[in-house]
Amino acid sequence: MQAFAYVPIMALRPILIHPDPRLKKRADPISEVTDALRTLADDMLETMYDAPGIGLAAPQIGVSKRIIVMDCVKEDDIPPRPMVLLNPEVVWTSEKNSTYEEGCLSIPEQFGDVIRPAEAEVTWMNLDGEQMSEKFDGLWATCVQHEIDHLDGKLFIDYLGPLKRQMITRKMQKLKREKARG
Ligand code: K1U
Ligand code: ZN
Repeated sequence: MQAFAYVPIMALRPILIHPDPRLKKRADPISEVTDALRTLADDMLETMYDAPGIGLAAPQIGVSKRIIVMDCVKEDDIPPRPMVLLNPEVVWTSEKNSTYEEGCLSIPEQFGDVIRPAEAEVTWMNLDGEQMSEKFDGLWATCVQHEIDHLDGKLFIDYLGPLKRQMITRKMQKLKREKARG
């Protein structure tokens, strides 16, 4: 009998648009690394790069699991750094804050200033089941906190004032109506 090598077939997954109840739910922890989880991670990275984005959390593709991917390398002369974080947790944050005009693939073309800790130490499990830890700063710190918020059902617009949040939500409802009409 002929043996076939396992070749992962990656797939783009549709990204949910706010408002959607699946984006407001706390995601479930991951208990074991399976081939299905590796495929999910590959799909998430492909979907993130295709969007394009610098991060993506599983709830954004309708999967209620605590997995995020990110790659905040923007420079052409630096190699990409695709990261997959399972059960990520912020274990320390700096007192110093930084403000970044954030966007979100689930809230297309809308931006708002969000103040977050400038540095964050995060622990997580990698796809080999190893426990990892890293202190992030700059855009990486902003992005990892934004993505972990997604796992807790929180969006960057939750940090904005009620009027701006409502205006963005109404724009997204209109966008979804137009998309549904085709
Ligand atoms: O989680 C997401 O929706 C992805 C989001 C991550 C993020 C952006 C900005 C601040 C914090 C977290 C995005 O990737 S939005 C797209 C984006 O920022 C970008 C796209 C292409 C090049 C550079 C940035
Ligand atoms: Zn987002």
